[in-house]
Amino acid sequence: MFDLKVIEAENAKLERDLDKDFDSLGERLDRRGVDIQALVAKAQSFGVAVPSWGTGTGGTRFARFPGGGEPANIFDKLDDCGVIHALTKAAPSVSLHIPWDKADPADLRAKADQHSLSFDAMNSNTFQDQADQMHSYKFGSLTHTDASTRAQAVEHNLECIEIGNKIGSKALTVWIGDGANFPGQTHMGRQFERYLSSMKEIYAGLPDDWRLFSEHKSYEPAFYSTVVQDWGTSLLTAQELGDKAMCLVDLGHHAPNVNIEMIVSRLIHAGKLGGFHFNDSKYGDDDLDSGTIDPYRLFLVWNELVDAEGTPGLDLAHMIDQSHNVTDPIESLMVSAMEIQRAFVQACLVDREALAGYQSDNDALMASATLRAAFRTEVDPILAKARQLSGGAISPVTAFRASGYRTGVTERRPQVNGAGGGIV
Ligand SMILES: [Mn+2]
Repeated sequence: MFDLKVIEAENAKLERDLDKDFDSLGERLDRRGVDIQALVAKAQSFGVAVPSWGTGTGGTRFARFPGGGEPANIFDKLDDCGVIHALTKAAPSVSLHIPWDKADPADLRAKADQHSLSFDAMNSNTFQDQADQMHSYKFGSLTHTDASTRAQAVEHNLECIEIGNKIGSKALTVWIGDGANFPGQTHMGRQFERYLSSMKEIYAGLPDDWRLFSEHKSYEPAFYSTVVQDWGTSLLTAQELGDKAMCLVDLGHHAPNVNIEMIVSRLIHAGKLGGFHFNDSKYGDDDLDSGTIDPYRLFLVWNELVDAEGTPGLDLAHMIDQSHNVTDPIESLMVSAMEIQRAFVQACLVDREALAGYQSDNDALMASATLRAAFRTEVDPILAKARQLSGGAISPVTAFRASGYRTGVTERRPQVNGAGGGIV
């Protein structure tokens, strides 16, 4: 297993330089009237959930190229999530996907406790058929024209709640691939009514302290129309279901150039923003690593989230949702968690009083410059200091590589067959 001593040994090599960089940044921030220690505390308070499936190598519909030491089951995945959190101290929870991660709840809790992890939102899966499944989802799940197929999909979601309830989760995220590939294939109105009716049955099975997240996605796997294709449909759903129903925004689930930070703002206004899935993209739902393509957009999303801090009832679930096709998934998840944390800390640096003044004076140039001043602040020493103080690694990727963890699991875990495409 992962040897925590490596963190101490690797940190010892970097501490002196970090302290110098930290003091220098502290001095510069002080001149701007910003307390660096307060930002360190903010960074330490940050946490994003890791998707269990993200610990395996992802793929496209063309192929998947697994690496060594791929997790063979949910317990291996939780071990990998434990490493991610031990090194970054920024990923304290895991989001499970059922049935992929189905196991005895007591065993799941024991393994999570071993790594000081908790369980974030549960994810149901009705976008593919399982081996023992009676009715196929080829033509839909919660919106299928056949009542028995819909009932099976509802039942699966209720089972996700039941499992989640036993492991301390407090939310269910529902994303369906239902839609149509041809104009005329479905009656869009009646299909949406079937969706609402199925979601009402799931909603009725929620414990009092749970929330139901509806996640929209513009296209894929249905390429002509998707039932829950945009935030408007997601909002309609959440409003119709009730107080425990919220919208979940996935950064990648929009057409290129859509202003996602404005969607975030609108959903906060409606009191219906429940959670966020982080990733990045260049063309579509590319599931690339967070912050690698458009870090400014990530910052602008966080700017809205930080601006809304303290809004009554706002309690956001943050999760990474991306696919690692060419990198070590543990390294990608660590870097992504830190990039999301970076955007959060940068958003905390926005001079909101000055910004409000420029906005009311219609000083567009200075308002925009105020945002960019925060975005351009190099906050690496703050993030590294937060990790160091929390017992994590100053440089998580360096420490991970020095630990030999990947070599160890490659020897112990069975080699995974890469044949066949498909997102993991
Ligand atoms: Mn997602």
